[in-house]
Amino acid sequence: MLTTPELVRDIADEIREMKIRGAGEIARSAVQALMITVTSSKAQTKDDLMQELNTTAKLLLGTRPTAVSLPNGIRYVMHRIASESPADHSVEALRTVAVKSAEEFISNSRLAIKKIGEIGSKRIADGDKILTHCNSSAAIEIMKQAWKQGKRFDVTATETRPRFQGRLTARELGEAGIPVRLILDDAARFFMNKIDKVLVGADAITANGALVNKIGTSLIALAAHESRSRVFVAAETYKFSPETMIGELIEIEERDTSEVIAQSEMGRLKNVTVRNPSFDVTPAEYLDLIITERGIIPPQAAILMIQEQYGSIASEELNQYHAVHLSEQE
Ligand code: RUB
Repeated sequence: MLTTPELVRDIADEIREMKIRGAGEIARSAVQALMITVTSSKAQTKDDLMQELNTTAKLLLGTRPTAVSLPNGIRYVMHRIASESPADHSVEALRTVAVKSAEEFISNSRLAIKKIGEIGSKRIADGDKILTHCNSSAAIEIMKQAWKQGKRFDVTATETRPRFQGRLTARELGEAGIPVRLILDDAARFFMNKIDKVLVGADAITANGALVNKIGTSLIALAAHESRSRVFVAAETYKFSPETMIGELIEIEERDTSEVIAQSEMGRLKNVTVRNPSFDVTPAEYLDLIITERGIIPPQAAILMIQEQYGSIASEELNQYHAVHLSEQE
């Protein structure tokens, strides 16, 4: 009887409850969970170990559906196990490959954020007025590096209802010495005509260059478009969705309505339903550029980035992986 290690279940719960959040951190934690599965496994055969890894993968894939960094992180490890651990290798060899590739993903992902900071900070100018939404480690890294380089600018941070991730952003930037103005989400258009650059992170980039990010991002991008303010997206390459290349849509997570209104208050309302989508989609034409660790690209080049990264993965394998994802959602 296979049991999932308690630590792995804790990670899955923390992702679901948003104690672990932000697409990059979600991916790193998921990959960490694969590593824990491997290191704590008592499996004597490769089949048993693979079964344990698949169980962990399914558990994690069922936590939050929108951030494609999560399936991409898992795919990174599973793909390397498949390609670097041939049938005649021992279970120990499989363990070594799994741990090595998990460590590699985690450290590459941290390096990617630093690199995005380096590249993106060149696009921040002295005197800029920047607006950011939600709490993106990649976007924050750009601002922090630009500040360290001596550029002086200020940041308007939306509070990001209903979970107020904007307060985290305001605190982190403020602690780095950057002047921050915290505003209501609804005030974004009010301030937009004074904003030079909107800078946000990504949960997913689709094959047609659309951005999936925290709910409200698309309204902000629309207001920016109207004011001719630039919209920059900071996204590691593992935020690009290969599934969208084979026709899939990104699933938008809908969270509990209690995040919007208390159940007790809801009970007093007649004929009212509540919706709480956690992310939205901003089409490519509202984005100026995407800053990745491999350079800056126009959103329309997203397909090339996906082909370059996943071209080597046969679509058969992509489909198989998707099947795992789907069976978990059923
Ligand atoms: C977080 C969010 C962030 C992206 C990018 O949403 O929308 O903008 O995940 O973050 P949530 P990062 O709080 O619901 O997870 O750059 O840190 O990966």
